[in-house]
Amino acid sequence: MKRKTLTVFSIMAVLFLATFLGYSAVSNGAEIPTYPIKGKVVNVLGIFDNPEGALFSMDGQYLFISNSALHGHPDKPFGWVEGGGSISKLEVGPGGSLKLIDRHFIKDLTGPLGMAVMNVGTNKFPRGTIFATAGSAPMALPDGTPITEPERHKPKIIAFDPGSGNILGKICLGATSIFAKVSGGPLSLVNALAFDKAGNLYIVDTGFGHDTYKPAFRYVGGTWKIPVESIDALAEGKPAPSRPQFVPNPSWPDGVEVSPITGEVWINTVMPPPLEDPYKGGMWALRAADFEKGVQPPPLFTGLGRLDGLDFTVRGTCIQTEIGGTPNSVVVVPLGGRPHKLALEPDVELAGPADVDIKTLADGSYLLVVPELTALDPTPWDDEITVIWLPANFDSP
Ligand SMILES: [Ca+2]
Ligand SMILES: [Ca+2]
Ligand SMILES: [Ca+2]
Repeated sequence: MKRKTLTVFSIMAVLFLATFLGYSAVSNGAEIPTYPIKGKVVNVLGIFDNPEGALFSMDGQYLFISNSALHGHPDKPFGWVEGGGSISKLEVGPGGSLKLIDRHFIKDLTGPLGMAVMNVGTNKFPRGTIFATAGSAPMALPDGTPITEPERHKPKIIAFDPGSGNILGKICLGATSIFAKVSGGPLSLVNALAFDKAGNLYIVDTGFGHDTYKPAFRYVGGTWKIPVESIDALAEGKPAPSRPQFVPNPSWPDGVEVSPITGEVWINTVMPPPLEDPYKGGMWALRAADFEKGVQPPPLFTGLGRLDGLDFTVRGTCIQTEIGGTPNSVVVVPLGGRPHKLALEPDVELAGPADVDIKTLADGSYLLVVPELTALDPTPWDDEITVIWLPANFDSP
C-alpha cells in the first residue's frame, strides 16, 4: 500500500521536520492505553486530492468527501489552491464498499474541509441539506505561490442539496460579516461544522493562515454557535434575529461535534507547528451557558497531540484523529471515560487522518470513514480514505 512520508499540516516541510521531533514525545501517546476492541479496515480508496472531511448523507446511502486541494510543493508554504477544491459523492454499498458517483459533485471551492448534515429543516434549507466549509486561509496558486491580497479571502459556509448538488445558500464569514463584528476579525481557517439536535450550527475556526495576507487581518480563533433561527437570515445576507455566539480558543481548534447523548459541543485542538499550543492537543466540552458567556471552560483532556476531526457514535463514544504522531492514530473516548488509541486490523498506516464521520449499520455496528489529508504531497487524485468497521459492542467492550 502506497503511503506518504510528509503527511501533516505544517507551514513548511523544514519547520515541520524540526518541530516534529520535539512534539513526538508528547503526541505519540505512549501513555495512552489501547482500546480493547480493534477496528477492522474494510476499504482503502485512493482517488482523492488531499481529502480532509468525510460525511454520510442523512440516510447513509451516500458519502461525501472534501478534496481540500493543497498545492503539492513541499518547498513552498502550506496553502489551499484557490478554487481548486471539490466535494466528491460516492454511493455506499454493503460492508463498506464505495462506488464513485461524481468526483467533482461540487467544484471550484477553496480549501473545502469539514461538513455537517442539517438535521432539522428551515424555511430555506430542507432537512438533510449538507453544509460545508470553504474559502479558508492560507491560499495559494497551483504552483504554491502564496496569495497575499486580503480581498481574496472569502471564508464561508456553503449549503448544498445532496441529491442535485445545487447550492442552496451561503453564509459569509468574512471581513464585512456579523462574525467579524462579534469577534474582531473575519474567520481564518474554517475547519469543521456540527449541528445539535435543535439545528443550531457550530463552527470551529483554527486561526491559521491569516498572516499570509499583506497586511494580515486581525483574527480571533475559536468556536461559533449560529442559533437555528438565524441560519436563513445569515444565508440571505440579512440581519440575524439572534447574534452568533463566540467562545475564543487561542489553541488552534480543529474539530467540532455534538454528543448525541449529553448535548455537549466537543472541540479539539491541532497545534500546527511551529505554533505553540499550551494544551498540546486538548479537548473541551462546551455547553449552552459557555456560548452565552463567551468563555471557554477548562479542558477535558490535554497532551493528546495534534487532534483533527471528530465524531460521536449514536451511543456517545467520541472518535477523533491525531495527525502528528508516529504513527498517526485514531483516538477513542468512551462516554464518561478516558482517551484510548484504536488498534487497526490489518495495522495500516494512516497518512494524515483528518475529519471523520460514522455511520450506524442495521445490526448496530459502525462504519468509520477516515479521510487522509496528505499535505504537500506532489501527486493529486491518489490520496486515500480508509473505511473502518467497528462491531456492535464497540461502545461497551
Ligand atoms: Ca479538520
Ligand atoms: Ca466530523
Ligand atoms: Ca497524492
